[in-house]
Formats: sequence, structure tokens, C-alpha cells
Amino acid sequence: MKDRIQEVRQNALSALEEARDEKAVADLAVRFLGRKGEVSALLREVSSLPVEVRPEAGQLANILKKELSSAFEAAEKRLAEAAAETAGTLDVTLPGRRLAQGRFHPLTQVCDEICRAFVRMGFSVVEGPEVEADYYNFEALNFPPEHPARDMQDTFFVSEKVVLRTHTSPLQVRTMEKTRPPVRVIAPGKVYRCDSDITHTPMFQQVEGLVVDEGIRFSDLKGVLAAFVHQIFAPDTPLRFRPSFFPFTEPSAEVDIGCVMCDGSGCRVCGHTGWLEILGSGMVHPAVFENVGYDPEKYTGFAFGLGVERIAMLKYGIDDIRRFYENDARFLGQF
Ligand code: FA5
Repeated sequence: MKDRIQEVRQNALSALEEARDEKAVADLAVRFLGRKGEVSALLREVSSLPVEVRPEAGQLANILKKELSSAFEAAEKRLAEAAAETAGTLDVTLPGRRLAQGRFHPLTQVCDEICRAFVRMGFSVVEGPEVEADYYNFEALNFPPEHPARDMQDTFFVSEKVVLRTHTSPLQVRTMEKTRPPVRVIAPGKVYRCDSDITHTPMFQQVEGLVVDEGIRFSDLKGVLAAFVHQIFAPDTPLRFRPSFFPFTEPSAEVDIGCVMCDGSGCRVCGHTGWLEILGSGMVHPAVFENVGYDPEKYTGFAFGLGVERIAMLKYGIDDIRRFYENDARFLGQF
């Protein structure tokens, strides 16, 4: 019996020495000290021994039980301390984690590019309110109250006389009220219309342009816009001026560029015409000059308003304007 006790002791201690984690120690504790474990089996055997050897064998088996209990306890403690220590250390061999890098929204990038093109031509930048008085958004721009021309822009009303501006043209009036000619400004900003499909969103961005001085002619408008188009798109991009109507310009023209998707041969994007509209423009209407106290006999000027999303869609070949506003980082990260 003494040899059996010695053998269990040896096996338990050498298995414990090899245990590398707390789970291995716990498994060994079950194997040796559990209810059906090897030490319990020894203790059961003791009771069946002849009475003269029973006390000594019982004593030895109980000493073994105590010894192994403390050995397992000590091993558990040692391994737990070692695990806690490693948890706090830095593994310098692990690969680094890449930080997601922020970037400007594609529309911000395109708007900046548009503004830089005009600033290089001597324009300065002005800004104005997005919640706008009916007077600046419509009336001073020669849209009389109740006039059907107001239907051209589906308006969000804040109250009877206050609207979310439907275009950046109010900045024409606000600028001329504050300054005397010569005027040469652009006004970038958000505008709002009750509109939503693959080429229209309820909030979009425009860049307005206004030039006023003595002797400004339609040919100046053509020269500035051609120079702009050739900076933003390819230098040989064709453009054309198509007669149009705006209450605050006369004559008025919309500017089309040769379709950048099909090089003018006709495709789905340009409705098989070979041309794409990018902006509205015209010579400032004398009624607008009168509203701001400029003498229409002395001064002439031109104005234009372009859609930033439209330019961005053409530049990058995007066929649905809503992509810009869905906040999908996989889409936005490409620009
Ligand atoms: C105007 O807003 C005039 N204020 C432009 C102007 C300025 C004319 C100065 C003359 C002188 P229009 O409604 O066509 O015009 O809009 C101009 C551009 O805004 C369009 O060519 C188009 O690119 C863009 N646009 C219009 N509605 C939307 C919309 N819902 N979503 C996105 N872009 C739009």
C-alpha cells in the first residue's frame, strides 16, 4: 500500500509540473482529488486493509491528500499570477492596426475646385443665409408675387414670407445692395427644393456668379464660362449656349457641355442628344438693377448658377445623385 501511495504522489506531482495553464491544473485536481479521483480510491482501499496496517496506511493517504491539495492550490495561484502579468504586456511582434483616415466629401472637393477656378479669374467669395426672405429669393429677382415663374422652383416655405432658399441667386441682390460696381463675386452654398429622383435631391449645392460693371457684354459671360468649363473638364470640351428663361436675366441661356460619357455620340445619360446641361445664366435684368439702386443705363452685368452635384456626377461618371448623400464610406472613400 505504501508503494501505491508513493506512486500516486509521484504521478500527481510530475503531471502538475507539466501543467501550463489553470485549466490543466483544474483537470488534474479532478483526476487526483475529485470524488472519483485516485486519492479517494486509495482512501477507500484503506478501509479494506487488515486492521493492523490500516492506521498507518490511513495516515499516509491523508498526508498525501493534504500535500496534493496544497500543491494544486500553489500551482493555480502561480499560473493565475503569470496570466495576469502577460495580459498587461505589449506584444511588439503583433501587426499594427490601420487607422481609418478621414477625407473631404467628394462634393466639398468639387465645390472647392469650382471656387478655385473662379478665384483664379479674379472672383471673390461671398455667402448668405439658407433661410431666406421671400423678397431676396423671389421678389427682388423679378418674380412678382403669385407669378407662374415661381413654379419653376418647388419651394419649402418656413412661413408666408420666409423660405428655404431655392437657389443662390439671392446673393446677387444681397451683394449689390452692399457694394457699388465693379462687382465680381461667386456665392457657393446649399439650396433646397421639393424634388427627389436620380438627378434631383431636396438639398443640393449651387455656385452663383455675378459680374457687374460698365460695358459688360454677353461675350464676357461666354468667355468666363468657357474658361471655367475647360479648367474643370478636358480643355477641348465643347460647350453651347441654349436660349432659356429666368425672370432675373435677359437674355437668358442654359449652358450644355458635350456629353463626357459618350463624347457627344449620344447615350442614356445625355438622353441621346450628345449634350448635358450644367448651368443657367444670362445678362442681369434691368429690373433687378433698379431693385438694388444701380442705374441700368450705366451698368450691365452677367450672372450664372451651376449645380455642384451635376458637375461632380459628370466629372466622376456617377449615374445617381443620391449616392452622394447615402453616407456609404465605401463610395465616399473612392474620391
Ligand atoms: C437656377 O437655380 C438659377 N438661379 C440659375 C441662374 C443663376 C440663372 C443666375 C441665371 C443667372 P436652375 O433651376 O436651372 O436655375 O438650377 C441651376 C442648376 O442647379 C441646374 O442646372 C442643376 O444642375 C441644379 N439643380 C436644380 N435642381 C436640382 C436638384 N433638385 N438637385 C440637384 N441639382 C439641381
